[in-house]
Amino acid sequence: MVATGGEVASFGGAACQTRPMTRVVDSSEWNALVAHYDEVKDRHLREFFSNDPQRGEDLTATAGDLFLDYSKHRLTGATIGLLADVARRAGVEELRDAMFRGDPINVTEHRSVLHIALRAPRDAEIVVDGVNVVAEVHGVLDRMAAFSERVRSGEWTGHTGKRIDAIVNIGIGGSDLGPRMATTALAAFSDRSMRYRFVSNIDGSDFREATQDLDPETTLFIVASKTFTTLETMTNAGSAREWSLAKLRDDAAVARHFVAVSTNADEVTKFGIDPDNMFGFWDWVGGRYSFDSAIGLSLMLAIGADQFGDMLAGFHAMDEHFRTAPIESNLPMLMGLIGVWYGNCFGAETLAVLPYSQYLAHLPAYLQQLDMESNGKSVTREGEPVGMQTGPIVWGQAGTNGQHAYYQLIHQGTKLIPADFICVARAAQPLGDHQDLLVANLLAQPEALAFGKTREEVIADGVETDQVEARVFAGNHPSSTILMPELTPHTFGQLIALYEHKVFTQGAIWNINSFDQWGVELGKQLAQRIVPELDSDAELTHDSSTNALIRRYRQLRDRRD
Ligand code: G6Q
Repeated sequence: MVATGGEVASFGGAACQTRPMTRVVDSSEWNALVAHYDEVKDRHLREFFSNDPQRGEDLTATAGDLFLDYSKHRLTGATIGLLADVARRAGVEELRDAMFRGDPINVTEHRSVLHIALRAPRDAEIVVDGVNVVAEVHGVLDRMAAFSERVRSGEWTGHTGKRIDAIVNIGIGGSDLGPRMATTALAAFSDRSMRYRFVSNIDGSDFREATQDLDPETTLFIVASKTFTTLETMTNAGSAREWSLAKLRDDAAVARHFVAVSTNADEVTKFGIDPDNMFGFWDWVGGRYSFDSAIGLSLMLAIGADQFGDMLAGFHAMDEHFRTAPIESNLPMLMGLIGVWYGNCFGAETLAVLPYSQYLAHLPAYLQQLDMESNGKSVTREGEPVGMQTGPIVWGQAGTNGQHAYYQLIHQGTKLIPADFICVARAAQPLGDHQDLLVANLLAQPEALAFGKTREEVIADGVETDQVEARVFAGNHPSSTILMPELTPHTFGQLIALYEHKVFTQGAIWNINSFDQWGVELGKQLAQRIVPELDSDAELTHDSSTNALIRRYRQLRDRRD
């Protein structure tokens, strides 16, 4: 059934409750927001701040260890109220509660969405199809902890009895970006006697470069693949087995040097991995939401089970905040709503994520997948055109590097680019005055973006008349600042859950399914038709461009100059 206006639509199967409407854009709450937008769209942040000296204190919110300053956004307290009304009308809270209950809110795959169960405390209970999934989660965590401890202590050795000193995670997409990002983020907490490598690309140079200084006798591969059929991962895993056996020369060595993380026990066994060394997860964990499951085994090997547990507790703390805090002070909801404000009212198309922490260097790439794969959708949960812009293009890199590159376009280009600045107050690696210099840069950027530099200020600097315009900064460029005391497993878990639930909030407002990924599935099939054509003289039946490129590729590949 497709509902319009105030009708009632089912959103997750028979067990689910109902949501008020399918397209919030058709609601009176949305109309009120748009009318308000017309009033505030041309106002400048300079004006907002000079009218209200308290603004920098008031437009803030806290959850656990995370502090959010959203005062440098082109909005007022009234805007937040109107956005919260939109969220209520869209049924964001109801959908959130349905997720926490385990209702099958992934409607196109008929699945629950329960990454929140991955960090639920041991005594919690979430029942899906008669099974308490929290007990299963802790069963796997216990097995991961025991295995990690054996490897870290040196009790688990390679086939020739040597201690493992290199962990190589083979996976792609959700089975790579999360553990890769997290292992870098928490490197200060890792066992430095081992090296951690990640191989994802089917480009053979990825595998070659990751292993060129490793010894098969002391290398442990984790083949991380939910389906265990993904072309890139299975190809890399096959090459890894050959690389290992070329030196170890005994098939039995596979059991000591390969473990698997998957939901597909049959394929894991076929590959030759001992099922005892397989760590499972469930179809209710989406790949991009999975690094706190067994997909994070490489991270647990790096930081140990206790610190992995601290991270899970951080995730859970943010889950509880998201589940219980009122919309107006709910950090993930606020961030989601502010994103809707820019995307759907101002027409902004991107979000820059700018962590001022080298440890968070991979965070933008990770969030790119989390957000763009979740909310890159154009039909509602009922299959209707969504009727408004959905997820943003997410991009960025660790500061201060970007300041010497693309910030120019944010400051003086023609596009509106909302940005998230992420600040870690205490350095994990104190070094002279580096930390204060880092944070001074972080604080200066949102200020300059918001307030700019007027003609008068430029002239007062003594700039020659014909040089003035190029030196004017219009300002009014919005940003959030997220401040955390330090980067620990616990605060890191909070930060990631914050973004997970921000993405959820936006998907709920647009009434799209944030938990399928048919575009990724398409990518997994497309190449299959072309692979055999590259190797043969078979007649090519693609468009003329693709046919010509295939012929040209064959010639270049086979040419021996
Ligand atoms: C994540 C996506 C996608 C997936 C990879 C790897 O949400 O579904 O990035 O994680 O395609 O899939 P496998 O884990 O099945 O190899």
